[in-house]
Amino acid sequence: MGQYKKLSSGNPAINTQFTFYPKEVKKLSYYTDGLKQKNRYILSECITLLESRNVKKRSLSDRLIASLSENTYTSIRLGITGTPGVGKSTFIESLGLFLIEKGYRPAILAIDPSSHTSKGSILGDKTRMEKLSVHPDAFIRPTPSSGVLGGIALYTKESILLCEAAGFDFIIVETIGIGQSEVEVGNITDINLLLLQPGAGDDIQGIKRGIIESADIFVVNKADGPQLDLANRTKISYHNALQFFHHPEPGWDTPVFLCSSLENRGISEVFDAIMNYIRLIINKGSFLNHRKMQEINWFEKQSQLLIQSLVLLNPEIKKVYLILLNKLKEQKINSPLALRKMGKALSKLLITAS
Ligand SMILES: Nc1nc2c(ncn2[C@@H]2O[C@H](COP(=O)(O)OP(=O)(O)OP(=O)(O)O)[C@@H](O)[C@H]2O)c(=O)[nH]1
Ligand SMILES: [Mg+2]
Repeated sequence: MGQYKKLSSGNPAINTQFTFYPKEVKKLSYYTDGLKQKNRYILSECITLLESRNVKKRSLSDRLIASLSENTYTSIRLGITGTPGVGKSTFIESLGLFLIEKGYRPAILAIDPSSHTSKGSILGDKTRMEKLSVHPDAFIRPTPSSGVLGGIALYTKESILLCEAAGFDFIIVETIGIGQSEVEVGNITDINLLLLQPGAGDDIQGIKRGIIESADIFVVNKADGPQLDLANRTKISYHNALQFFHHPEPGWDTPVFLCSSLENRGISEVFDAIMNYIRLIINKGSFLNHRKMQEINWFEKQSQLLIQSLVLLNPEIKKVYLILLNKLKEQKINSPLALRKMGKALSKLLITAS
């Protein structure tokens, strides 16, 4: 690191190793060395590189991804979901600081489908995660949500790998809901936690099966002040609803906790539950199996998206597709016939290409 000039010190929010480099100078080794040295700023640059559409940078990011070693399985990947405003970022601030005390290096990837249109929530996150965002052992980054093929899911998966390469061992993925992105966040994490608002669900009838199945741990946040009683009742409702549900992992009874992220209460119980779950799945062998299946599922889904997008880039195919779509709108054709015509056009393209 001797080559980087130290510009200033004292303020942890300032990159003391920042040196201006003309765009073309950076080589693959700049990024790979930075990751090895656990440099958070270079990690951030690596994630920015993923977004680039510049041909040279795309090729550099391909080489960067290729340089990452095989999965080391030394990290924990935790998904945190919940409706907007339930307190996800505030909860992550408390949990993140707790993790650091335990010796972990947490990386937070906040998926915000709206972040490419409004930068507001990113700013919000910095204030909600005030201490964590300047802590040298933490890394916080909104996941890019626009750009090349694959979108959010593609970037998140690649960003997780980059964070792990930079020595972050507790990856937290914050998202406002399951099923928001092309590939559900549940498919890229080892364990998922759903934050609930006091009063959410109200009674057992109001609690949908989809919600129950979406998480391994439930946490009723904002259990403080005047909302404490309501939070307690919500906890009981969820606890009761969960009695009728068998978690897919044998031996795991999905717990419900109360917590106040703002007052920093209930965090250690949630941490213990996370670790109990991870231990359980490691001991049963399902941790590795789960990740293996995720790799396969992810590749399959992303490949389909990739094929779909690339095929539609072909002007002939796009033309046929749009003509058929129009005919359908004007009710001049039925959908099975349209599909057969599409199939013919595609076969023609693929046969000509081979
Ligand atoms: N009383 C109370 N308020 C809380 C608690 N946790 C968060 N809040 C408040 O709830 C509001 C939303 O908090 P955030 O952490 O931004 O919620 P979020 O789920 O990340 O929101 P989005 O990222 O916009 O989806 C803020 O005003 C917080 O101060 C808590 O434990 N108790
Ligand atoms: Mg947030």
